[in-house]
Amino acid sequence: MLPEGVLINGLTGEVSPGTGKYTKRLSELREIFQDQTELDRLVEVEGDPVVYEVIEYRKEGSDLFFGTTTMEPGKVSGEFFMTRGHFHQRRDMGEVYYTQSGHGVLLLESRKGETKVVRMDPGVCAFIPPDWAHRSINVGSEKLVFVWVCNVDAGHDYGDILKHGMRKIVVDRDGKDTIMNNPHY
Ligand code: PAN
Ligand code: ZN
Repeated sequence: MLPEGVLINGLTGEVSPGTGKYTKRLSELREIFQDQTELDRLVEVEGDPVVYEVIEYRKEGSDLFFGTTTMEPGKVSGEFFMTRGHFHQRRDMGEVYYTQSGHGVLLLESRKGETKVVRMDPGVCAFIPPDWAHRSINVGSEKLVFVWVCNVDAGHDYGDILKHGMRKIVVDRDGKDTIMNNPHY
């Protein structure tokens, strides 16, 4: 294993060289939005838009890996585009999110049910403690690009968030991003 400099484009999320990527489209994120009828309509009329793309840089045998998440701007009935959100499988492993461009909200929830919000603005490096669920939400009108750094063993546990959602939702109220209680929690 040799050291390497990896070029990250803070406006597009491109990682050179990247070692893997995936894309999430609206139709794959149905369960996480409040208004699924409107989501189905958007998928139909807008041709299933991309909500986010994840590109990673990973080297076999390393304890750390990193990458970018690039989120498109958009809303479903006023609820901003967001990631699935997850706890890590390893409860002793946190993460770092370093925002490069755009504007977002990082919604965090501890196992005990405490909620925290960290604004994702360029230059903000968010510390995600171990065992706090995290979901990023693009509240701006441009792409939200952030770099994440994590332990390769952390793993993703999507189950709880998929089942109950998170306690808070982030919606556009009169042109302002607003944190509200999730009526379905
Ligand atoms: C990030 C996230 C990425 C996509 O790399 O996995 O932003 O979000 P979801 O995985 O919730 O869909 C991370 O937190 N990794 O641990
Ligand atoms: Zn994570």
